[in-house]
Amino acid sequence: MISQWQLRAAFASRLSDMYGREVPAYTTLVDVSREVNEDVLRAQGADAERLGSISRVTAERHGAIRVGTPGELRQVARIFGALGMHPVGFYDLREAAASAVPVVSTAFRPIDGEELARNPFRVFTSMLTPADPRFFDAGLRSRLETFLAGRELFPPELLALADRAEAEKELPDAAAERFLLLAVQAFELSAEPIDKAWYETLEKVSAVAADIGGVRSTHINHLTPRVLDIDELYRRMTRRGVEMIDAIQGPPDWKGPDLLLRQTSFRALAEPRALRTPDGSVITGALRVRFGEVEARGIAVTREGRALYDRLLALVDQQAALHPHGGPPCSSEAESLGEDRSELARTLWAEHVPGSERELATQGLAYFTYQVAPDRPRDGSRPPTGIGDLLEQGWVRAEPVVYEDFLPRSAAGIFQSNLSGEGSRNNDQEGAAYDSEWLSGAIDREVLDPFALYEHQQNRSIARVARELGLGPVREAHSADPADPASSPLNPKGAS
Ligand code: OOG
Ligand code: NI
Repeated sequence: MISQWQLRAAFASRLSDMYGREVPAYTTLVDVSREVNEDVLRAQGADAERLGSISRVTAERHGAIRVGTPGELRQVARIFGALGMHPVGFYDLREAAASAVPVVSTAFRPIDGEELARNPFRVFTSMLTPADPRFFDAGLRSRLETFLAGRELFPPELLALADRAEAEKELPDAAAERFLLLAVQAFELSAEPIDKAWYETLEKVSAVAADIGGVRSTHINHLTPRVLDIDELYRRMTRRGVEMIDAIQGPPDWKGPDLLLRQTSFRALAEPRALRTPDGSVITGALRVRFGEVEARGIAVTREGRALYDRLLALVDQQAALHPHGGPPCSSEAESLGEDRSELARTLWAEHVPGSERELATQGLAYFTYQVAPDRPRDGSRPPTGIGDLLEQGWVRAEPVVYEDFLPRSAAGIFQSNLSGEGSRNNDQEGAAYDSEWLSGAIDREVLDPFALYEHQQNRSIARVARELGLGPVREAHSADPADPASSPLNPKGAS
């Protein structure tokens, strides 16, 4: 019998082999990531594994796929459900991107700590929004919906095996083999000729729309390894002659703890694709849609931590707009702009973000799990009742919780930096409304709130600590009252 996590690990690894054959530059990225990780491990020892064991990090990938309809997304949810992956988070890329990215997204991933440790494979999954009149007029919308309704991305046999794996939480060997084969196949780049005129019609609106709705199949868009030092990776890839996008998305390179997620990518590669011209002949064209991405993961932040991150992002935007191109003359304007922005971000972060895990914990800005410290006071004194004090006085230890999700602004940046044209967007129109609830209804599964998952994990550990220290019921950690910045979310009574 093959269990769900074994299916997930096998799927991730076979997808990686397949993608490496399709996009050889991905293999280079994986190799360089592994080298960087080995070097960091050598230099930092156990500290390098503070946010995940080296075996987890080495195997860790996220994929990105794009589908056209709620029905297709529902099928994707069944396939990932078989692998123990659940929809977490709602991302509206239409709002986060300046150019035309007409999709809304979620991420499928394991949610349980043990499952994440076994294999954290996650897939950022986007769905096209043909109903949004800012991108598609009534005529194009109806052509697009008809086209999408007429295609089949996943064979019924694959879906039946997926349902069985989800219900039984495992598959017999032969069925598992068949499931994996069909699942990987479903995400291969198809050789079927693309209707050139239709593809180009959509491309005028958005390259993303063409990639999704211009073809009769889906494919993996990128597969992203995790690296422990993304700045070093960026330098090494550049030295190898791989042209990277001009910036690392997300938090800056700074002195404090790694937070959230930092990502960068190399530009989409031109891949030969069969195109059918209006006269019926098939030619070989080149399409640039698939790229390579790499990421470094940091600590998950609370709602307050996230609000701070978003405020700083807005501040960087504001100040960067005030001083466009303030830096020294540079070979490439884009590079220099990227440099200015990160310098600015570094300065603002040093000013506003606490520089230690301890402060992040006591100020309720990031998530941790707590354990009773083996070397806690043994002088007969009573432990304090707030997590902040327990930590300060050496009763408990805090382990950071890794950020397992994505950032809408970074995702939009990754999408955009790889589009050749801006596309078109009519902002006079009212956008079609989608939200997490809508998505849950559409795929018939609850789209989970990432904050609630991290909070639950943290609270469970606090409850355990309370039990072990005989503290009785400790009030569960929860978000601080935003009206009262003095109250710590970990210690609402404010013992300080
Ligand atoms: C998804 C882009 C977003 C990420 O890591 O933020 C993404 C896509 O290009 O389909 O993958
Ligand atoms: Ni990605």
